[in-house]
Amino acid sequence: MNAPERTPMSLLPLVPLPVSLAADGSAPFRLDAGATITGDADAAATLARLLEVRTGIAPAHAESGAIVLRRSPGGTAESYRLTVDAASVVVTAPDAAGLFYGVQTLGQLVAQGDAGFVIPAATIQDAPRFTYRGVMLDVARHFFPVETVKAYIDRAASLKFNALHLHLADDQGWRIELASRPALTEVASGTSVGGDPGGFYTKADYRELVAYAAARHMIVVPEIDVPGHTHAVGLAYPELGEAPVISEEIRQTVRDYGGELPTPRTPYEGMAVGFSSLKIHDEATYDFLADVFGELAGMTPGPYLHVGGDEALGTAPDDFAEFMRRVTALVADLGKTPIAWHEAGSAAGLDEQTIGQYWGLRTPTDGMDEKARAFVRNGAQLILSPADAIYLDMKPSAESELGLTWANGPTSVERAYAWDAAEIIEGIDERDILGIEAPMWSETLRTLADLDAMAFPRIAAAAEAAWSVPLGTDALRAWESFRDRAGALAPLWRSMGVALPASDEVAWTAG
Ligand code: TNX
Repeated sequence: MNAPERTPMSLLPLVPLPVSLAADGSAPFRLDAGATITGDADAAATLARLLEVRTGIAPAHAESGAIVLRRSPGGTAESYRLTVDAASVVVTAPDAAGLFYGVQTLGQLVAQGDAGFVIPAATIQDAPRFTYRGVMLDVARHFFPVETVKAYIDRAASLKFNALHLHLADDQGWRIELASRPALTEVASGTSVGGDPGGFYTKADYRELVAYAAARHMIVVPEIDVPGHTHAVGLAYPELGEAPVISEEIRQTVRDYGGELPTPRTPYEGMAVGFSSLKIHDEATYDFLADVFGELAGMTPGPYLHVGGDEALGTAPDDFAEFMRRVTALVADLGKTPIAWHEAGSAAGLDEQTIGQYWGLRTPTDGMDEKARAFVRNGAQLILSPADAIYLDMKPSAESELGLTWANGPTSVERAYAWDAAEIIEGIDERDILGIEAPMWSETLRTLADLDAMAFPRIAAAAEAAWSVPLGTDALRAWESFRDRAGALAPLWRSMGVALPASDEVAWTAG
């Protein structure tokens, strides 16, 4: 007797892994040209677009249909339920975000059968582990046009990320137009690392990105990194910047990667960090911050403004503390929640709502865990970005031309996957963690193809860390399963235009 044709549950290509998943191998739903979608109009439009990209079939929205997308009370924020059988596909969710995530899961289930596209019979119940699930894009070291950022939003949203952190300014360039401080983009936006051209987002561009992200249930978290990483500010407003502090480390970076040492009033095109600072004891600095964060707050519907605070290596600890205290208070007074890199945890008197973003290693070094714990002692939470796991700018292999290695790189897909949020910092558990974020620094990255080559499939490992149950608590929440599930998503990702990199670790399904 032949075994019934079925998709084993463990092979359903779902990333991030849903909370519960049952597939009995009964007959699948056949997606044909006559299929129609009924229910929530936004979710229906999202699903029709997704199916058209994946299969060429764009089901119409109709009064009744075999595919049902419906809001219904019950369940936690962003959760959804999905049932598929031969006759129907039903997604229900208590909110619009949940419906959107149910639709993304549906998109991952679509498979090419012998006689056209099918959706395997399944029952799924799902909800996120963490409320903040972020990706970061550094648009300062290299500038990425609006279309590239939109493509990155599409990739992230399909993996159920809900925050896009934009690193909008650094030593190498200022990337956001502000009416209060026009010189920033007029004078300091034209350059990038390595002499590449720069660029900036107009206020209309930024609005467009915020709206594009919102339509995919993502907030934008703008970062203006201060007091360090501000050489570009000094080009536009020389009176606000200290002279560069040139350490031996900076000389070494210049020897390793080329370029010039930073010089005041000259655009900086190298890759060194930690030499620049705003003047801490000059009220003009705080007038500048009030203008910049005030205008950004008005342009940003999301609840967070990121104030940076990392690698202020030339700034004395007391000065750094005073500065971080003032800038976080300023952001809080604007009605926004500040986020700062973990270094700011050393500053006494930080606004107590300030979220810390930990970017140390999976096993903390140099007291970075202690700085991170300080945010929690203040009563706030942490975002975790362990650099030797989910810094997507680390080389994926020793041969990669793209990427850096400082965080114990190269970083394999397995290493990006096999860690758990609650295990990183001693004394920090589930309730202290707001979420997970995977940063993409762009010193070596210039194009969307570069971003894809670095992100895939490690971005999917970060998504699973952010959304799914803790590592090892479900038989499928394990490296071997993830490897197979991610590999089987290749047809969907390719249909979205992702340029998947060759991988020794993950076998990409053809198609
Ligand atoms: C460290 S992570 C930085 C960035 C670099 C990145 C490169 C962090 C808060 N600071 O300035 O771009 O490493 O991986």
